[in-house]
Amino acid sequence: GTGPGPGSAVVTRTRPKTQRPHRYKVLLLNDDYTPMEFVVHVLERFFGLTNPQAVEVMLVVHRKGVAVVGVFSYEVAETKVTQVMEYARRNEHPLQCTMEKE
Ligand code: TYC
Repeated sequence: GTGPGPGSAVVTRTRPKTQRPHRYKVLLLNDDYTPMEFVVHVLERFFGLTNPQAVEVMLVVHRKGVAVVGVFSYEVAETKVTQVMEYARRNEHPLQCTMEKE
């Protein structure tokens, strides 16, 4: 045969798999009490949406019950959820915001 005989060398180098950061969806949930204008304001203030974008996303949540409002690293997603929940509570609205792994 012509294959590698005894003493032939095979060099193997490790190439660690580069890990992509996990991404997290931030979700906004519908409820019956939070004013539509407040939700629009939240989407503009914390997610940088334009007014037309914010109105569109708010209406999706209103009609469907939930919508993804952004996808972020764990740390940024967690910060957004905390900011929205604190802001809603401070304004005495029951608006709920949560996150899930993509
Ligand atoms: N359903 C609310 C209303 O009719 C509006 C609303 C939209 C509330 C989106 C929460 O995430 C929400 N006033």
